[in-house]
Amino acid sequence: MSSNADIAQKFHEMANALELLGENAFRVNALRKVARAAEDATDDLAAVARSDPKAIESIDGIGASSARKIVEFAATGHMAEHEALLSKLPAGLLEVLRVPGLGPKTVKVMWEQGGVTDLATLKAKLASGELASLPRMGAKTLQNIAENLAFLQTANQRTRLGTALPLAEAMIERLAALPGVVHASFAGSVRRGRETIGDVDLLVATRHPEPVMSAFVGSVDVAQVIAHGSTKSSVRLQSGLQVDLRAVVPECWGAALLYFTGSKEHNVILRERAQKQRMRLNEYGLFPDDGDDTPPQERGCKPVAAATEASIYKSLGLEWIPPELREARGECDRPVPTLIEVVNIRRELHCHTTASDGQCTIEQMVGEAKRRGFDCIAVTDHSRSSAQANGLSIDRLLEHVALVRAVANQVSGIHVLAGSEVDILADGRLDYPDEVLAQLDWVVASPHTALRQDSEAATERLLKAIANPHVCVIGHPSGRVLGGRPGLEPQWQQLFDAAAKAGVAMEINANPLRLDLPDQLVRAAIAAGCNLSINTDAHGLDNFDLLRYGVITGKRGGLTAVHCINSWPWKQFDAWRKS
Ligand code: DGT
Ligand code: CA
Ligand code: CA
Ligand code: ZN
Repeated sequence: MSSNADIAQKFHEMANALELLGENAFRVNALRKVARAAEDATDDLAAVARSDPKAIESIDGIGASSARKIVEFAATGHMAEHEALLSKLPAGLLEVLRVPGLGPKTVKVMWEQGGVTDLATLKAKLASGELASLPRMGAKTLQNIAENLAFLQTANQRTRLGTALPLAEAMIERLAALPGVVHASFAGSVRRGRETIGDVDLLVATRHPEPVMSAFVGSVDVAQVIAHGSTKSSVRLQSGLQVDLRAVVPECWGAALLYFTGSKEHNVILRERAQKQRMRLNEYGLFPDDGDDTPPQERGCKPVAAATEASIYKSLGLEWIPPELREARGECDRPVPTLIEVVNIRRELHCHTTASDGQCTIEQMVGEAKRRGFDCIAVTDHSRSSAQANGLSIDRLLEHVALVRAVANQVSGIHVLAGSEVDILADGRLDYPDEVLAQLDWVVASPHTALRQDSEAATERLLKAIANPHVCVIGHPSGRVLGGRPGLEPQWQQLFDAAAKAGVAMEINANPLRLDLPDQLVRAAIAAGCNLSINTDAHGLDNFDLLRYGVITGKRGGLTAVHCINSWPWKQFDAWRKS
């Protein structure tokens, strides 16, 4: 955590504590303002505080007494007032505020009148029905709280792929560079590309594992060594993420990689398949089954296959199965599809500029798309209801469209579509009237608000958007945020059937915070005959790099280039768009 995030958290916690203690709103707001100033600061505030304490006070939003706290924190690592305030509350009470939808006012009542002191007591009291006697705690509200609590508890133990994959890649790069390392790869759920990761599993092939293990547990970002053996070690990083490393001999590489990539359930299917063919599969290889219970590798048995994954699958009568499909969802019972790859993506069809909440101009976004070899980019700024995202009024939209078309005329070698990411309002109406939408080249329709409505309302809402003839794509259809909010839960089958019929594509939003649609829904959408659209929803140039997370999610859903509108030849795409 950078010191700014740390400082912001301390001030947010003080503000929360004051609210829970019923102190005056003015002080609470002042503290929140400091927290936001710390979040937004580009310099490292602790470093500034140490070199020039006066400079902190001159930052917008930070008053004299808050500045003193930051200076104190920079010097000592503590904030006396923070500690004093927190000591007035039960130790787990602030955690309760992390339940989506629970604010300080509700939690205060639950604490003072309901005896809730932490997540465990909240859970127990929800189960026993005790909280129903509190003011404004109807059955519906309580049920929502219980669902959100369950969601928080499953969501928070796992790390998003967007955090874990770059980390795993960096660690593999370091391990691969060590002397004597023949192969190095990540395995486990990271290699399978799951949207969240429990722990990171790394694998190396080497004849001299000890120095590799020592280097691994001695890495700079290691906070705790959980285990340090000669072929197996485990560490916890400063971020809290656990990383396991195994070392095997190069002859076993394929078998070990297969075993530690999983999933556990996929491995079970492979082992059963091996047994039926009178063979035994383990992390050392695929061996003939001679009825002897002693593990074959300990008896010097020669494996049928072990060095590569492909040789093992082949000996089992299977094609090599991409890791993204290894989830025991029937992947061994059907031909392996040619899954979509990043290189197949030819265009970005959902992005934002400074006209709404993006960080770059139209020219910059178009230039970046061109630099990346795309044949087209659709500029889709937010619509008028998205006030927090600086959504465009009709007048501003029409001006913006003219600007986008002007850029389109200036720049050669890439098609630029003037579009909009138009809000799907809670009742399914779109945020611009049809005659305005008719003037656009491209319309992404997305839900942004009312994401807690019931399934029936959500289904009607999205069906209505799909039925609009101007809509090309439904953007991040559920509106979920991984580890944040569950999003809409409509009758997906009904929606996919309607979208397939109407020729509306479903988005896989590649932002690792969203991955929306998720893998299983991608599979269902394809089965219903829908086309998918993988977009980064770029708000800046770096965001184009998020594409791979969308592609991984597509692969997990069995997506091929055939069902992805971003991969079609331009003529096919353009004809589809106009139809
Ligand atoms: P995660 O870490 O929860 O996101 O999921 P995975 O799939 O990475 O699971 P993990 O880290 O427990 O184990 C890594 C791989 O090791 C797993 O995918 C399959 C393999 N494996 C083989 N046998 C076993 C076993 O008996 N238990 C577990 N947990 N994993 C096994
Ligand atoms: Ca794992
Ligand atoms: Ca593991
Ligand atoms: Zn959006």
